[in-house]
Amino acid sequence: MTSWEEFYACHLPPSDFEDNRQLLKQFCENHLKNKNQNIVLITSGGTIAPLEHNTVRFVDNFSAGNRGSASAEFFLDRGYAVIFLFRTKSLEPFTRHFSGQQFLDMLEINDREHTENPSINVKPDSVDILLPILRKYKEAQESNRLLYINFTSVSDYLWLLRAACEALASFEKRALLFLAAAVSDFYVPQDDMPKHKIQSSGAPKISLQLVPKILKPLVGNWVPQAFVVSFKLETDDSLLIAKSRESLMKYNHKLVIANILQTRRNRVVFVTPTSSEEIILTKEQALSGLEIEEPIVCEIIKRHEEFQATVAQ
Ligand code: PAZ
Repeated sequence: MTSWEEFYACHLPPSDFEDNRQLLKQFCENHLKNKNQNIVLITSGGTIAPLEHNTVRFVDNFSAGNRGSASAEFFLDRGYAVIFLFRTKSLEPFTRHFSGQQFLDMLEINDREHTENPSINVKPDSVDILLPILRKYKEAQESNRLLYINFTSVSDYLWLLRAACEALASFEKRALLFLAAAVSDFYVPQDDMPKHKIQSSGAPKISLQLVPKILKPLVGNWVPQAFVVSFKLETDDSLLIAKSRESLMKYNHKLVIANILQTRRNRVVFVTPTSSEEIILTKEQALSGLEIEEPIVCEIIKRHEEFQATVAQ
């Protein structure tokens, strides 16, 4: 058995796995009928590696889910069907625009004349903000082009990722994988984990193991014809391009988008085996409300279309 096969053999699927597998299957079957429909699987947010079966403590991976949720909106704008595989409580498309109490502040209660039957209105000065987002959200819902599936632990993520790939395989080159989730590299195997909360009577000895590299079977076996884009996050700029190339060599996928933790909102590098091209968001562009995910998605779609044309020849 390979290390990833062993991982699946030793880790049970999440309790709602079968429901999610059916949702993925139905969503894909619906869109498969339309021969011009492209589809993207977006992974977003960080996975956790639990330290206990009854999990009180866990090792988390950094990611707010901004990259994935913003990109989902831009893929929808460009006509893609979107499977949004995201960490529970991380940012989601559309609602990401309203954090904290912002959304409630846009509403007012109208009970002056109708104390018996009060209603809620959007404040006039908030309509311009809410309306375009609501329109796009409704359009995505009505055309059934957005499926939300959520995960928390790295094991849940790996089960759902494989199920999503199985559902996507028939799309062949029409499928795009946009793997922006920050996936744990280390974890405590289920057999080595205590059942109950670790007691604080002494310093615990926690031994982490390597999570199997899932890009290998994903690219090689599960969706071999899809256009696979992975993300590489580093904190040391001097490693960024070399690590991205190493990943391309190992897994043989199409593109790595490299970014540095502190500058990820305004600079990314598109790395292929033979090229590296930056996308930079200027201060003026950021101030005007442009998000870097818009040019990122635009460039990926261009490359996906070129890839589809090449394979079709
Ligand atoms: O979710 P976010 O917008 O805060 O950050 C996005 C990101 C840095 C997690 C993503 O761009 C990325 O690099 N994902 C891959 C992480 C990794 O190398 O494990």
